[in-house]
Parts: sequence; structure tokens; C-alpha cells
Amino acid sequence: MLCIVVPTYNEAGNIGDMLRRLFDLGLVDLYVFIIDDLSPDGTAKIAKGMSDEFDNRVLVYEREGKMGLGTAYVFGFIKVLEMFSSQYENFNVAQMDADLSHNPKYIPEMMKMLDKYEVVVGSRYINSGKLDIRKVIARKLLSRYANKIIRWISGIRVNDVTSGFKIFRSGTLERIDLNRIKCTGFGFQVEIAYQCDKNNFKIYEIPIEFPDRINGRSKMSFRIIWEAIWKISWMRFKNVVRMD
Ligand SMILES: Nc1nc2c(ncn2[C@@H]2O[C@H](COP(=O)(O)OP(=O)(O)OP(=O)(O)O)[C@@H](O)[C@H]2O)c(=O)[nH]1
Ligand SMILES: [Mg+2]
Repeated sequence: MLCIVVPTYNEAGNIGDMLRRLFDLGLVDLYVFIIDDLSPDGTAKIAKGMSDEFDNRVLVYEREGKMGLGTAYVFGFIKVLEMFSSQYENFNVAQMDADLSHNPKYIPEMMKMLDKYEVVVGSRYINSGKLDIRKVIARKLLSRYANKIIRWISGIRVNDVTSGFKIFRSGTLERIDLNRIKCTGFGFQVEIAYQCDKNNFKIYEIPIEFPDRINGRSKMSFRIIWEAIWKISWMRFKNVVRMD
């Protein structure tokens, strides 16, 4: 059984395609949890309207406003664990973006690796992993070096420390203290990687190609990047002086 948590904000141009491609994988027992923050473009309505098509296995949660992808993931993971932990001893929980930068085609291979590993990460920064070929070289370098700098600050031993494409065993996810996550935005990805590393989970990274979104707009902003920088630096500092 696999539950995929997908946070959405204004993804009307992507959500239908994303759901079709996920269910076309033909996985047994797939559930998709959409966590939407009242997208003005009607993303939630589209997803709800399609649930019938997929045997009501698309669960749509609408929150009261835009609260950040980090809080959406925490909310979604808690919902998944509440709903299924008592029914299934072991199942898998994935996180991925709705903008099709994370290609569903990698999921079967990632699931296979979960036989041996506790967390599988879709990674852009290992051999054969790739950023969008259309991205200009300066942006590619920026992205790669931002990843290196965050690794250096945080000390996390995961190559793609900002990856938002991961699958966890449910028991592994339960061991992560979701209440400790401080970043409301994309810094969440780094914090989750940090907790996986700190808990010494067995992590496997598979190379992925990461195309830029074609439809819709990025929600990345200076505020979100700044939040990640200071909260991650503080997290590292506390750990070094053993306040953690
Ligand atoms: N629920 C919710 N989802 C969000 C929020 N911000 C972003 N998302 C979703 O999180 C996923 C990643 O957001 P993107 O805007 O693609 O950000 P990104 O992938 O980090 O950045 P790009 O590489 O520029 O696309 C997408 O599915 C978004 O719709 C938010 O505040 N709330
Ligand atoms: Mg994106």
C-alpha cells in the first residue's frame, strides 16, 4: 500500500495530469492525499471531481489559506498515519510536488528499494541525476551550489538535501518527530532530511531527472528561502552546542 501526500497551491494546470499518471502506474492500493490551501484557481475542485474516476482514492483536504508547503506536508503525514497506522502494520508514504517536476515513473523503482532501505530519495545531485536541460547554466550552478552550501551548514549526509521527492516506510515516518519541524516553506525538505540522517535511517538515493514546471508558477520566494537559511543554521548551531 502506498499513500502519496501532494501539497497544492494553484496547480489547476497540473493536478489532472499528475493524478492520471500516478494511477496509470497500476499500483495496488494507491491513495493520494491532496493538501490544498484554498487555491484560487480551483485545484481542489478539480481533484475532488476526479476522485470518482480513481475509485475515491483521491482524498482532498482544504485548509483555510496559504500556509506553506512544510505545514501542508506535516498535516498530510499526520492524516495518513492517523488513517492507516491501525489498519496496516507496514505501508509506504511518499511526498512529491504536484507540478510534474517529480516524475511518477520513478515510484516503482523507489518502492522496490524500500525492501532494503527505510527511506528512498529521488536525487538530482548524484551520478545520472539531472536538472532541466532548458535551465541556463547559471541557474543550474546556483541550484547545485545552494545544495552544497546547505549540506555544509547542516552537516546532513544526503546528496540531494532539498529534494521533495521521497518515500518512507510508515514505521520510519512514525519515528520522525513532525512536531519539531520549524520551517513552514521549502526548508521543510532539509529538516526532514536532517531528521532521517540524525536517526541513522537507512537512506537510498536514486537518480532522477528534474524538469522545470511547464504549467503554473513557482511559489518560491525570498521569504521562503530566508526562512530556510536562518532556521537551518539555528538547527545546526543547537546541535553543535548540544541544545538539541
Ligand atoms: N498546500 C500548499 N502547497 C504549496 C504551497 N507552496 C507550494 N506548494 C506546493 O508545493 C509544491 C512545490 O512548490 P513549487 O512552487 O513547485 O516550488 P518548488 O518546486 O520548490 O520550486 P520550483 O523549482 O521553482 O518549482 C507544489 O506542488 C506546490 O503547489 C503552500 O503554501 N501550500
Ligand atoms: Mg516545482
